Amino acid sequence: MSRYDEKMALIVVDVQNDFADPNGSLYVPGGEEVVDFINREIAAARDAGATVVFTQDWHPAVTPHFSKEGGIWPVHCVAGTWGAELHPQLDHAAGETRIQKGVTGEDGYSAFNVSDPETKVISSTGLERLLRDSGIETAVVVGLATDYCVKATAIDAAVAQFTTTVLEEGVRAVNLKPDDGSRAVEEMRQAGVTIS
Ligand code: VGL
Repeated sequence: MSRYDEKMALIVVDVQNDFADPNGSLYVPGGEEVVDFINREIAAARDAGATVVFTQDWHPAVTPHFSKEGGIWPVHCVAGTWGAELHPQLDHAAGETRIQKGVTGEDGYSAFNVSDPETKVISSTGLERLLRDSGIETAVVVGLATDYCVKATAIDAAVAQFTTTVLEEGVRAVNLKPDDGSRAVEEMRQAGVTIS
Protein backbone atom coordinates (compact mmCIF):
# COMPACT_ATOMS: atom_id res chain seq x y z
CA MET A 1 0.00 0.00 0.00
CA SER A 2 1.18 3.50 -0.79
CA ARG A 3 2.25 5.70 2.08
CA TYR A 4 0.69 8.65 0.23
CA ASP A 5 -2.78 10.12 -0.11
CA GLU A 6 -4.19 13.44 -1.28
CA LYS A 7 -3.73 15.07 2.14
CA MET A 8 0.02 14.53 1.98
CA ALA A 9 2.87 16.51 0.53
CA LEU A 10 6.21 15.07 -0.50
CA ILE A 11 8.79 17.83 -0.05
CA VAL A 12 11.93 17.19 -2.12
CA VAL A 13 14.60 19.41 -0.62
CA ASP A 14 17.42 20.90 -2.70
CA VAL A 15 18.29 17.97 -4.99
CA GLN A 16 20.38 20.42 -7.02
CA ASN A 17 23.63 19.96 -8.90
CA ASP A 18 25.76 21.86 -6.40
CA PHE A 19 24.71 19.39 -3.66
CA ALA A 20 23.99 16.19 -5.60
CA ASP A 21 26.66 16.15 -8.32
CA PRO A 22 30.25 15.22 -7.37
CA ASN A 23 31.35 18.31 -9.34
CA GLY A 24 28.99 20.55 -7.38
CA SER A 25 30.53 23.29 -5.25
CA LEU A 26 28.96 22.01 -2.03
CA TYR A 27 28.74 18.32 -2.89
CA VAL A 28 27.04 16.30 -0.17
CA PRO A 29 28.76 12.90 0.01
CA GLY A 30 26.47 10.33 -1.61
CA GLY A 31 24.09 13.07 -2.77
CA GLU A 32 23.49 11.44 -6.16
CA GLU A 33 22.54 8.16 -4.45
CA VAL A 34 19.20 9.51 -3.25
CA VAL A 35 17.87 10.38 -6.70
CA ASP A 36 16.49 6.94 -7.67
CA PHE A 37 14.85 6.45 -4.29
CA ILE A 38 13.31 9.92 -4.42
CA ASN A 39 12.04 9.32 -7.98
CA ARG A 40 10.17 6.23 -6.73
CA GLU A 41 8.64 8.30 -3.92
CA ILE A 42 7.64 11.03 -6.40
CA ALA A 43 5.91 8.44 -8.60
CA ALA A 44 4.07 6.94 -5.63
CA ALA A 45 3.04 10.40 -4.39
CA ARG A 46 1.72 11.44 -7.81
CA ASP A 47 -0.19 8.15 -8.18
CA ALA A 48 -1.93 8.75 -4.87
CA GLY A 49 -2.83 12.36 -5.68
CA ALA A 50 -0.41 13.79 -3.14
CA THR A 51 1.24 17.18 -3.66
CA VAL A 52 4.90 17.15 -4.72
CA VAL A 53 7.00 20.18 -3.84
CA PHE A 54 10.56 20.78 -5.03
CA THR A 55 12.74 23.26 -3.20
CA GLN A 56 15.81 25.02 -4.52
CA ASP A 57 18.45 27.02 -2.73
CA TRP A 58 18.50 30.12 -4.94
CA HIS A 59 21.09 32.69 -3.97
CA PRO A 60 22.28 35.96 -5.45
CA ALA A 61 25.98 35.92 -6.45
CA VAL A 62 26.76 38.13 -3.46
CA THR A 63 25.19 37.24 -0.11
CA PRO A 64 26.36 37.17 3.52
CA HIS A 65 25.48 33.44 3.35
CA PHE A 66 28.76 32.82 1.47
CA SER A 67 32.17 32.68 3.16
CA LYS A 68 33.62 35.31 0.84
CA GLU A 69 31.09 37.72 2.40
CA GLY A 70 31.51 36.52 5.98
CA GLY A 71 29.18 33.50 6.00
CA ILE A 72 30.20 29.87 6.29
CA TRP A 73 29.58 28.36 2.84
CA PRO A 74 31.37 28.25 -0.50
CA VAL A 75 29.46 29.92 -3.32
CA HIS A 76 26.62 27.55 -4.25
CA CYS A 77 23.22 27.49 -5.95
CA VAL A 78 23.52 30.93 -7.50
CA ALA A 79 20.23 31.75 -9.23
CA GLY A 80 20.16 30.69 -12.86
CA THR A 81 23.43 28.70 -12.82
CA TRP A 82 24.03 24.98 -13.45
CA GLY A 83 24.66 24.43 -9.75
CA ALA A 84 21.19 25.72 -8.86
CA GLU A 85 19.38 23.47 -11.35
CA LEU A 86 17.60 20.39 -10.10
CA HIS A 87 19.62 17.21 -10.70
CA PRO A 88 19.00 16.16 -14.31
CA GLN A 89 17.82 12.68 -13.30
CA LEU A 90 15.32 14.00 -10.76
CA ASP A 91 11.81 13.37 -12.07
CA HIS A 92 10.32 16.84 -11.78
CA ALA A 93 7.39 17.88 -13.92
CA ALA A 94 6.41 21.29 -15.23
CA GLY A 95 3.58 22.69 -13.17
CA GLU A 96 4.68 21.09 -9.89
CA THR A 97 5.37 23.48 -7.06
CA ARG A 98 8.85 24.95 -6.75
CA ILE A 99 9.95 26.89 -3.73
CA GLN A 100 13.07 28.97 -4.23
CA LYS A 101 14.66 30.16 -1.02
CA GLY A 102 17.37 32.65 -0.18
CA VAL A 103 16.51 34.73 -3.24
CA THR A 104 17.27 38.12 -1.72
CA GLY A 105 20.35 37.08 0.25
CA GLU A 106 18.71 35.38 3.22
CA ASP A 107 19.87 32.16 4.82
CA GLY A 108 17.34 29.84 3.25
CA TYR A 109 17.69 26.53 5.04
CA SER A 110 14.01 25.77 5.60
CA ALA A 111 11.46 25.38 2.81
CA PHE A 112 9.01 27.21 5.06
CA ASN A 113 10.97 30.18 6.40
CA VAL A 114 14.09 32.13 5.53
CA SER A 115 16.06 34.38 7.86
CA ASP A 116 18.09 37.49 7.31
CA PRO A 117 21.71 36.55 8.12
CA GLU A 118 22.35 39.91 9.78
CA THR A 119 19.08 40.91 11.48
CA LYS A 120 17.87 37.28 11.91
CA VAL A 121 14.38 38.47 10.94
CA ILE A 122 12.37 35.47 9.72
CA SER A 123 10.01 35.58 6.77
CA SER A 124 7.77 32.95 5.21
CA THR A 125 8.34 31.41 1.79
CA GLY A 126 4.59 30.91 1.42
CA LEU A 127 4.84 27.10 1.55
CA GLU A 128 2.82 26.72 4.75
CA ARG A 129 -0.07 28.74 3.27
CA LEU A 130 0.10 26.80 0.04
CA LEU A 131 -0.04 23.43 1.83
CA ARG A 132 -2.87 24.54 4.11
CA ASP A 133 -4.84 25.88 1.15
CA SER A 134 -4.43 22.47 -0.50
CA GLY A 135 -5.75 20.66 2.59
CA ILE A 136 -2.40 19.05 3.34
CA GLU A 137 -2.05 17.52 6.81
CA THR A 138 1.07 15.39 6.48
CA ALA A 139 4.54 16.17 5.14
CA VAL A 140 7.13 13.65 3.96
CA VAL A 141 10.59 15.16 3.61
CA VAL A 142 13.52 13.84 1.56
CA GLY A 143 16.59 15.41 -0.06
CA LEU A 144 19.75 17.30 0.85
CA ALA A 145 21.15 17.85 3.28
CA THR A 146 20.08 16.03 6.45
CA ASP A 147 21.95 18.36 8.78
CA TYR A 148 20.84 21.66 7.18
CA CYS A 149 17.92 22.09 4.83
CA VAL A 150 16.20 18.76 5.50
CA LYS A 151 16.44 19.32 9.25
CA ALA A 152 15.22 22.92 9.07
CA THR A 153 12.36 21.97 6.74
CA ALA A 154 11.20 18.96 8.77
CA ILE A 155 11.33 20.83 12.08
CA ASP A 156 9.41 23.80 10.64
CA ALA A 157 6.82 21.39 9.22
CA ALA A 158 6.37 19.78 12.64
CA VAL A 159 6.20 23.19 14.36
CA ALA A 160 3.50 24.18 11.85
CA GLN A 161 1.55 21.10 13.03
CA PHE A 162 1.94 18.97 9.95
CA THR A 163 2.43 15.29 10.80
CA THR A 164 5.99 14.99 9.55
CA THR A 165 8.16 12.08 8.43
CA VAL A 166 11.71 12.05 7.07
CA LEU A 167 12.66 9.03 4.96
CA GLU A 168 16.24 8.15 5.87
CA GLU A 169 16.92 6.39 2.56
CA GLY A 170 16.19 9.67 0.80
CA VAL A 171 18.57 11.95 2.69
CA ARG A 172 22.35 12.47 3.02
CA ALA A 173 24.33 14.73 5.37
CA VAL A 174 27.08 17.33 4.78
CA ASN A 175 28.77 16.18 8.02
CA LEU A 176 31.09 19.15 8.51
CA LYS A 177 31.61 17.29 11.80
CA PRO A 178 31.36 13.52 11.40
CA ASP A 179 28.22 13.01 13.48
CA ASP A 180 26.24 16.09 12.33
CA GLY A 181 23.87 13.83 10.38
CA SER A 182 23.03 11.63 13.34
CA ARG A 183 22.71 14.65 15.61
CA ALA A 184 20.29 16.19 13.12
CA VAL A 185 18.20 13.01 13.15
CA GLU A 186 18.04 13.21 16.94
CA GLU A 187 17.03 16.90 16.85
CA MET A 188 14.28 16.14 14.35
CA ARG A 189 12.98 13.32 16.56
CA GLN A 190 12.96 15.66 19.56
CA ALA A 191 10.84 18.09 17.51
CA GLY A 192 8.27 15.37 16.88
CA VAL A 193 9.40 14.27 13.42
CA THR A 194 9.12 10.56 12.63
CA ILE A 195 12.28 9.13 11.06
CA SER A 196 11.36 6.21 8.88
C1 VGL B 1 22.33 23.50 2.43
C2 VGL B 1 24.36 24.11 3.29
C3 VGL B 1 24.21 25.38 2.80
C4 VGL B 1 21.31 22.43 2.22
C5 VGL B 1 22.18 24.76 1.93
O1 VGL B 1 20.61 22.45 1.19
O2 VGL B 1 21.18 21.57 3.12
N1 VGL B 1 23.42 23.19 3.11
N2 VGL B 1 23.12 25.70 2.13
